[in-house]
Amino acid sequence: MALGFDEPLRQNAGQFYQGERHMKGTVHYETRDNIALMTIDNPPVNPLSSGVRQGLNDGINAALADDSVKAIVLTGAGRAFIAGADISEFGGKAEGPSLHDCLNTMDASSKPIVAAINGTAFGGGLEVALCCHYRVIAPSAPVGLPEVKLGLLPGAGGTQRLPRLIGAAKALDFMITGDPIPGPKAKALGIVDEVAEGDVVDSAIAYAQQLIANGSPIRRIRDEEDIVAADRGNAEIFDNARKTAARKMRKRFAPEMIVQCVEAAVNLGDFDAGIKVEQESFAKCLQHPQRESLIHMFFAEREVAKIPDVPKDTATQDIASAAVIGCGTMGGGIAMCFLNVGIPVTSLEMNQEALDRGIGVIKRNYDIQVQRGRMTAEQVDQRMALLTGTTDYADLGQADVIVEAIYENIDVKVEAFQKMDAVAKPGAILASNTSGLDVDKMAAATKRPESVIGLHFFSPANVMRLLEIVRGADTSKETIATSMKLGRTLNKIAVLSGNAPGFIGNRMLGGYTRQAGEIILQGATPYQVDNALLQFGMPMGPFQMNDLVGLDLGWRARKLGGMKPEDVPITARVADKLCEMDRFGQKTNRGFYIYPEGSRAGQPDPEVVSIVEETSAELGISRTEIDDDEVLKRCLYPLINEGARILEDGIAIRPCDIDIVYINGYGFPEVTGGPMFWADQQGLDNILADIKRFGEAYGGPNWEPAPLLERLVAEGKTFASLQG
Ligand code: 3H9
Repeated sequence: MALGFDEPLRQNAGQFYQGERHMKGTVHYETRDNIALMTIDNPPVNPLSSGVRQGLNDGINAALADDSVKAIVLTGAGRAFIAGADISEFGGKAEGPSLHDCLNTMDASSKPIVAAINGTAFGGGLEVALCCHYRVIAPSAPVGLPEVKLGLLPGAGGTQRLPRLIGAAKALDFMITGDPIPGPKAKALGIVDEVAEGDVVDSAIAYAQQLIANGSPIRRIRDEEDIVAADRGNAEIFDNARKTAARKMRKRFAPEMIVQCVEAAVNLGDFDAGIKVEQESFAKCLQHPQRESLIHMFFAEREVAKIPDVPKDTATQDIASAAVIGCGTMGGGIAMCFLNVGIPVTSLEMNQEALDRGIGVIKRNYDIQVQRGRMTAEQVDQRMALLTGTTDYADLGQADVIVEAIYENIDVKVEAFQKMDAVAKPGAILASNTSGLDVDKMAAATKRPESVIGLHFFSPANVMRLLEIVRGADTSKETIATSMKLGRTLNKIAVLSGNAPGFIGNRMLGGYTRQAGEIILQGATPYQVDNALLQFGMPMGPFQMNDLVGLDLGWRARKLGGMKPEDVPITARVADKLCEMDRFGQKTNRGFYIYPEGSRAGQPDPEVVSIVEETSAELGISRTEIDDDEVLKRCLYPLINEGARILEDGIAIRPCDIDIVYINGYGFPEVTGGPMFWADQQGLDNILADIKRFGEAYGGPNWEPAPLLERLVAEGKTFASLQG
């Protein structure tokens, strides 16, 4: 029964302010018998924007002022309870009451407040629920404190309330990983009081009625000291948390801040003193550059799904079955991507032996998952049952999508497309996993270029999150929309690229590896270069990467192509010499590094340094000391310069698309926000000046400034300005 309060409060809380003061979001208010029901409404996921905060304050005060109201139930409209603070407000001036004002109002309420957690309760959303006196949850609703993923900590009392509820160790684990848990697990942990059996709002109202009937006391978590008192003096809890942070959140600023806040919760024995520590630490995180970068990544991940000329409502096809041509490392990994989400796959190889080998590797990969406790044997059986092997193209005819993952040679690929075209059913998507070849040439080999697209998975395909989707000149909007959707189904982050050599990622990589090769000839060691990039946050340096991929690949290709030694690029000379000594990298336990038997941790080798020095001498290059700052700039600035050209050529839609590619496909550190975002932070003018300086000193194609970079600098603009 509405009390007639719905409208006035809506005006007060949301619509009125939206008009007058540009506040965002609303809280609906109604009464059902003696219960005030407040429903947060800020589509699509109910973040705590200004209008929501205002509505929360006003609603609670209205309920307190109404003698007929005995308890309050708080829920969310739509699919979320509350997705957390409105992260688009960070870094700007927020209107309306602060979240802390709201929480203080709720905490002080003399009438019990019950959270009816209908859907996602993340970050500030869970913190609001923790400020309620009781919590009822829908079984499907996830709860989490994912602030750490945005470079933040739970700054609305979460670091102080959660340890008081579930103990410091579990609270720390929950906040340092930031991973959500489902409703029933939240109940098992003690975060919520009840899992609703039917409608969550009805259950919460019934719960509230029971509280009233029993005269139950208001339970304020802030007043509960027993659990944190029991943790006091147990230093191991915090040592373990720091170890987890170092392992899972390398180079992140926020985890240590979280640990310190929980230490305060445990050791200070005073809630308000703990809140003060939390607020100071939250402010430090808010000001830290990592926060800005990680929030950029959050929005960028959502932005890349938007393709200006492919509207959201473009029709898509159902992908209920797939075929993969080639069952080697890439093909097998791609098949696993489909199997992992329950899509049946037909795998094609040239002969039975290769097919058996490929399928054997897939099975072994799954068995390793079982050994590591990540899958059950039954799940492996289910996935393997979805896999069919064949050596006959005719067996691919019923697949909704066929992905070729064969040798990276355009003639071989064109032939595969002719065969795919001959057998595929009408409307099937024909995709290439090429990492840089011309998709239009493959499309031209078919009678259906509108159905041809590039689906560039990254190795290992079943692990890496990036999927570069390459549109050809004739690829239809429906094929693009279906492929983008397929990316989401496969739990990948899909980025659309234009069709040009190397697409986005590999085109940019050229300059990075070339510079690394040049720098070692001019004075640095491979170990110095790798170390500088590791310090920057890359998971491995370029020479470690070469060892992992195998130095012999390029060497063999050059030999097979009949390249004369004097024509070998100077940056490949050292690697080729190592190959002549059977040092192919990790696979032979020797490459740029020496790998003790069974270890992937390489050790520097003085012999390699001698080979590098000898090569410099042969080439007449005099060696001088190159500092780490120059190493970094020379490796990273070519990425940015080429990124600018890629934007100018329209190969990437937006700078943030490049950031997503580099972070998810090439290990660029997430805390930088990606190469283009990082470039803005460094100052494009500084980067341009260095590019010109390196051009004068060293010459070469990497140091010709991209016209877009020059224009942005001349206009005093950033890459971000291109996104509007
Ligand atoms: C925090 O709470 C700090 C506090 O501790 C302390 C404060 C003092 N704000 O992801 P989707 C937008 S920090 C603003 O596609 P889904 C999103 O950009 C916060 N906007 O949907 C997108 O916009 P668009 C802690 C937000 O169903 C649209 O909503 N909370 C927010 O796949 C739909 O999003 C988090 O870190 C937000 N908080 O997933 C949770 N959240 O349509 C962050 C979403 O224009 N959010 N938007 O592209 C999520 O994890 C997911 O969005 C969620 C929904 C799981 C909620």
